[in-house]
Amino acid sequence: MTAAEPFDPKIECMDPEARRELQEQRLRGLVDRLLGTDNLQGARLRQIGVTRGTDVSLDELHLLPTITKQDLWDHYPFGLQLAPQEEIVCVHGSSGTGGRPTLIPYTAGDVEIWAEVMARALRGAGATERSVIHNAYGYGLFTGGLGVHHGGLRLKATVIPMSGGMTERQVRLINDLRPDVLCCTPSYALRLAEDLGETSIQVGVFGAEPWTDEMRHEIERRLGIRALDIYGLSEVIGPGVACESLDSEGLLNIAEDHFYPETVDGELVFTTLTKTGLPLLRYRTGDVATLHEPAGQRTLRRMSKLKGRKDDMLVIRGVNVFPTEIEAVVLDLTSSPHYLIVEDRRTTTAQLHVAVESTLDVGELLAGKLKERLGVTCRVHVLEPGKLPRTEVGKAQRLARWSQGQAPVDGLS
Ligand code: DLL
Repeated sequence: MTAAEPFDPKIECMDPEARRELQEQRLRGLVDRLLGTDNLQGARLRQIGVTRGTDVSLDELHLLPTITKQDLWDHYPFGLQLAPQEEIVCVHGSSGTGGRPTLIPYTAGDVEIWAEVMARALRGAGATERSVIHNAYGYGLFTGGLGVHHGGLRLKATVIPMSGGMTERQVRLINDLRPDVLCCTPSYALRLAEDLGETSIQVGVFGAEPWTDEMRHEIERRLGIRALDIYGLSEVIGPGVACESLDSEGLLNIAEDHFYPETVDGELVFTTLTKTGLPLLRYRTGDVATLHEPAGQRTLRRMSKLKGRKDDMLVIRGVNVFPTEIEAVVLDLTSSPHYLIVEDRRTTTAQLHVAVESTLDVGELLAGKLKERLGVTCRVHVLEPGKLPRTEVGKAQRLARWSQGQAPVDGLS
């Protein structure tokens, strides 16, 4: 498989000028809808003198107010909801940092949009009506499971709604039902790879947590598949905001007819042009990535793989380090995908520990490479294979903070 026809060529291959007109028209509609209420986003627009949609343009979008996760928390649970309650058909969200949930209400129209962008993502990965999609993203409030589910139904493929965990049963069904598409987090794909032999799977659509190209190659090698990246967040819709296709050269096609992207100081900012339950104007995602021009059959703008989240960036003696940069070095040298970064904050000068699994004595070599590539001294701990925790459900924890007491994993000192 090298290229897949778009699911909706009229939209995905649209003339970019015409798309920009459509986006601007949708932006103005959104601004009108926000102004029609007295909630936070409408009030902030009025404060800067915007009185109707035609006051704004895409060229001047950067002048409009942004909105953050803190705003969602401050108006928890549904203070920013725009549609009337009778139009809300479901709620999704994430448990989020510090256990504070972010809840997002969806209208039937929002679920339609979600199914559409997810169908595009799956189609771009080569899935068809004949595909069997093994969906091991968690079903529930988390958007992974039901997002893939809606998209798979829209595509008229066969979805196996496995959800996360119970690895033995997953392996059994993969062997019995012979899916061609696997959807789950990249860390769970690695967990499955430990128990799966040769399989029918041809392509994986992996996301919800940061992973590097080095990790991609390791997954591809272990499972004998193509591994594609899918990005999204509950606030914007869930998975399907952007996704790689077989021919997108490592970049993710953004569903920008629905989710208009910008970057502000490296941070991705999205405007939901068409959502009605809880639309967001210039939502600051906290995610760090770059935007790229279209190329190939799809004319959508693209984004890079995520470098990480702003709040995951480690500052070690003045040097900024993203956990993904450490992952890249670890995999380059050891091809050991199981690792844990520990930020040791027990003393005033923070220190980084990197725990990896290997049967070889690679500690010194790895410390040297990390110092060379990142400019930071790390204490490397080589543990026996199997000693680091595996992720069976939810998102992988690659970074632990150690402020007092026992080390987050045995074998650190
Ligand atoms: O993780 C939606 C999703 C489900 C995406 C399944 C892809 C696949 P939340 O739980 O709200 O939604 O978490 C969103 O996860 O802001 C990123 O920091 C991170 N994230 C999502 N996809 C990726 C990715 C879902 N492909 C947060 N690479 C986002 C890196 C990702 N990080």
